[in-house]
Amino acid sequence: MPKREVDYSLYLVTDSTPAILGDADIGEVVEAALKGGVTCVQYRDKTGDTGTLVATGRRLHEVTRRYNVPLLINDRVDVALAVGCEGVHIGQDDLDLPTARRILGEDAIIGVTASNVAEVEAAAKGGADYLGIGTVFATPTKENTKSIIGVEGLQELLLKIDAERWPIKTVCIGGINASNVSRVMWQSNGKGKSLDGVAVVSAIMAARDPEAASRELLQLVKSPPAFAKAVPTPGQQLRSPKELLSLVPYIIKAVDARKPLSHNMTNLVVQNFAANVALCVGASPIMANYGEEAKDLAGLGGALVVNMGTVTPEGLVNYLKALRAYNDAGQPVVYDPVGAGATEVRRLATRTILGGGYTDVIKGNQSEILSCIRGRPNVQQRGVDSGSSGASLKELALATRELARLRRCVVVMTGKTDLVTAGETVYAIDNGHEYLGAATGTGCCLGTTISAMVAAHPNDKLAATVTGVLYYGIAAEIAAESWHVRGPGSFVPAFLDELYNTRIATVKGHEDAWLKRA
Ligand code: 3NM
Ligand code: MG
Repeated sequence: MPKREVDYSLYLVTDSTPAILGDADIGEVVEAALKGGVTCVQYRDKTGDTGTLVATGRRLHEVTRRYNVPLLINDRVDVALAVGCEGVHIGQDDLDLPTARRILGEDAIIGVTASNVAEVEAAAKGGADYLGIGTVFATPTKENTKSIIGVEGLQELLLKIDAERWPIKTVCIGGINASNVSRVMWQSNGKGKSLDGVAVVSAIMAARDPEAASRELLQLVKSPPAFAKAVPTPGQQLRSPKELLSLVPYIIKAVDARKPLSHNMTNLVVQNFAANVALCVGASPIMANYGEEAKDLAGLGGALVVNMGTVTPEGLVNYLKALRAYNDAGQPVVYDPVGAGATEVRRLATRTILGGGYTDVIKGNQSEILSCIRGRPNVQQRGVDSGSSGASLKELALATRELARLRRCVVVMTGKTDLVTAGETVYAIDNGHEYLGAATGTGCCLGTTISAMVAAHPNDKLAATVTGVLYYGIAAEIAAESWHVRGPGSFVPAFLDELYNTRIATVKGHEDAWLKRA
């Protein structure tokens, strides 16, 4: 097969160690994987003698040829020549790309491992046929990896590849398995170069039934994940503010009519307040921090709020379980990276959560949103109160949009002006009141409000999120102006009243009274 036509969708990397292969025969495992649909095979054995490598390589090549799938050898150009297979895969510490190309010739397939921009560029310019980008997730299969880049690191590297100038293929590697493969593929196919496939070791080599495992993985590589069915479309993202505004009463009424579940995994400080806010906006709250409950709750058609305001190691495990349950059910998740810029623990927790699943909406203040963008210089945050980073509104809008594009989700950056975008138009909302910043939990409860809106109106999460932000800000303004409100203390109950009253007035058709305040 001409090398341009090679399919990289499901790339098997072998492993001969007992921990992975067990007492199975490598040739039989590879053949089973080929039957299951593996599209490319790399023979990787870091310890075997040259004689064994050549003998096993020849055996494997005999098998792969029958399935018309290329066989590549890890590291060893000499072994590839001896076997007469289709090419090699080289790491950054192996024989250099120009030399390997000179030895093997133009028709050979040469793949290169890359984990940063410089390596990606050098390999692409140097004429590599494909890149193995990793390490995506931490994996016991290869412990001394240079760095764990996560899905966002992978996306960042793909954005750097000019697909027209460099016709290079890409696969990612590291911890890819049936639970994450369709999400990784989908999240890596936004703006920029698309991922052509995934490379796996243990998900096939250590599987009890390598054929079934390969078949399942290949199917998952090719099918979008459950949550992808309702991401904001390009058309939705280009609507005028007026068009969005016209949907606001409709979405508030939808929450009232459907009373969606708002499942909050939130911090100790705001649990009671968040439950009240959920009730006032018309949702049905449940405050459930135990991850094992999430599967059942995700089946009830609501939305999840992951608020890491008082994160603990155990809490983090629970968030991840819940995130996966909602992702699998295709139900929305709102992520509130509270204090993401404050401590190293929270920066890591942010990476873990964003790497562990898909979040439909990310809501945070300036430093929290900036902290969610990998590779940005750290923005030091003190408490969890919203701080100003000193950036201009335009810079903030660009950062908000960058995160929305990287994550393929809706992002809300709160501040004096709230910014909402799904990656195209950035909507700026100037409603709200300074008392919101003087009472605790008001930021967190915006996440709860948004969860109610996206749960009730899941096919238009952008309009639902804009609705949540507007509704919240306007209710705060009306509450702050009440004759009996004298400061943040009396503001809080008045605010709950206004969230409730605004909904009831909207349901009765009196939306004009507050819509004109937007
Ligand atoms: N290379 P599994 S990670 C062989 O990051 C290899 O370059 C990596 O194994 C890299 O699919 C890795 O079992 C092991 O997680 C991947
Ligand atoms: Mg190597």
